[in-house]
Amino acid sequence: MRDALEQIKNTAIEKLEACGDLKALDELKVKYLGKKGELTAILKQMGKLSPEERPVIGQLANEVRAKIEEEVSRRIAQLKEKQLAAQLAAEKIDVTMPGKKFDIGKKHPLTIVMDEIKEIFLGMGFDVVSGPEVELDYYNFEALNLPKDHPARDTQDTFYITENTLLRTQTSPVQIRTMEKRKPPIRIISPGRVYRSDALDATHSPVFHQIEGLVVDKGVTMSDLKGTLEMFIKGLYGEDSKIRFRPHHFPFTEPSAEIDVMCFNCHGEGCRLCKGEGWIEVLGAGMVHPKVLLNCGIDPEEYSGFAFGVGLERVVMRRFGIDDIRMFFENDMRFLEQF
Ligand code: 2NL
Repeated sequence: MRDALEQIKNTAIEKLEACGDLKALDELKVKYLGKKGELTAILKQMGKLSPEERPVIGQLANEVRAKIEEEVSRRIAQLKEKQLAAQLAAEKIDVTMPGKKFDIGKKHPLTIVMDEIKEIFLGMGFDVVSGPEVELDYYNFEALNLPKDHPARDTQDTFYITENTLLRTQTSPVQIRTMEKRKPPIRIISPGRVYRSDALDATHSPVFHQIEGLVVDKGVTMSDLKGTLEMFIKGLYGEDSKIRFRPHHFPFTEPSAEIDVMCFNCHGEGCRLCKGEGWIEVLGAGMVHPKVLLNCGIDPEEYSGFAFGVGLERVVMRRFGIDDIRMFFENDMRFLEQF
């Protein structure tokens, strides 16, 4: 038995030394030390021994068990260490490597200028309001004093969805809705997408952006309109900008005007940018028609107001020297990256 125990010890140590991975090591541990293991099998034969031999062999068996256990723990620790070292080597990070380059999005040129315009009006105490792009005929036309036979209502210009619903052709319906809901004083701008059934070419798009403004209060006059638009244009084109009003007609304002800004390229001399005019048309505006106020439940005897509208695309095209409106909507990265 003594020999058998010695042999178990020696082969166990040999095998543990040769064993290369943790799972196999665990199997060896069971093979030698487990309940059905080789050492237990030997110990079961202890009964056959003489009483003198029993404690000696018993002690030897315990020593063998202790030795194998010690060897198993040592190898487990060793293998774990080796495994960790291998993992660390594999996961080593080279902090001197150049970082990954991320493509960061940029503001669309329309958004750049739209944000600027919003900021100018926020600074003058205006609220920014928005509303639906699919509108009722009533809010887009009727409430704005556009008679049924007005050419702007022609199906050529308007995308009708049903007889009573359409894609808004201007953002005025947002302002009508605001006047219905709020009592004066009202000071708002309504920026947003608008739709016209135009053929697409370098200067026309069936979808474009407009910013409309509306002020309603007691004693609002044309000079308030002039002062507000002058602040706006100076904010947008610089302190030395000059504007002029030309008489015009809109069904929803009376009196109405178109507003030109002195060409910032030639300062009124006339050049290619202003087509020799010296002035560039930027805005339509006027005093809100009394009928429009009445339609919204506002008494035109007590209150007056002014309104204006700007097309965003034209402003942005001149700002950045863009000669084709389609560029805005094609999402060509080579174009978008330039802003
Ligand atoms: C343009 C310029 C304009 C308005 C929009 C407006 C809105 C309400 C009442 C009265 Cl709720 N007017 N908006 C006024 C004048 C001009 O837009 O060229 N439009 C065709």
